[in-house]
Amino acid sequence: MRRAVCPGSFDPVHNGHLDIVRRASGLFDEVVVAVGVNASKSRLFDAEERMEMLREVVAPFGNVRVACFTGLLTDFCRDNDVRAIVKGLRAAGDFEYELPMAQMNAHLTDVETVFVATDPTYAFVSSSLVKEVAGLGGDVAAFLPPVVLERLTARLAERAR
Ligand code: COD
Repeated sequence: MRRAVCPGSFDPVHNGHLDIVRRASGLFDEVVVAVGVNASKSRLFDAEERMEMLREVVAPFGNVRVACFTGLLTDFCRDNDVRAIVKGLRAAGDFEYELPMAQMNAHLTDVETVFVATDPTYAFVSSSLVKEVAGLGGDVAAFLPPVVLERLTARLAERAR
């Protein structure tokens, strides 16, 4: 079985992520969307919440499951028999950031990184920008699945109280 991982923080998942997951699901037998848990980073949504949202939005893809990991991504790949890491590339800056990680990951274990060019519709979308714009009252509905938009709106309202 050809199994790939789409790793990320997914705080929260947006349509750019989802487009990469959808395309990866067409290339591999199984795709694991893996939420990286880093206790030293503060997040708007905890790991369980991020996984819940992901499970809802990947449900239509029959061969995608959701997991989380701590520590090295390559350890997760080894433990889960994952042979490929799929990453989306938005622009040259992403490539400069991602290339050394891909090379280090290949050094650490026998795993390939596959870069998928983002759909231009989502090239400027990131979780941090979506949170910032939504927090300041901007409309981010075009970039989020409805269930995520609802939870983001509710979380920002809680935080504003
Ligand atoms: N369009 C297309 N793809 C996108 C878009 C977009 N608009 N936005 C993001 N993506 C893709 C990118 O490929 C990105 O890598 C991925 O989605 C996830 O994005 P984020 O922002 O949710 O997640 P990151 O970049 O914060 O996740 C970083 C990891 C958790 C993957 C990374 O830090 C990691 O592998 N950590 C584990 C520790 C480790 O192994 N360290 C050693 C590395 S060599």
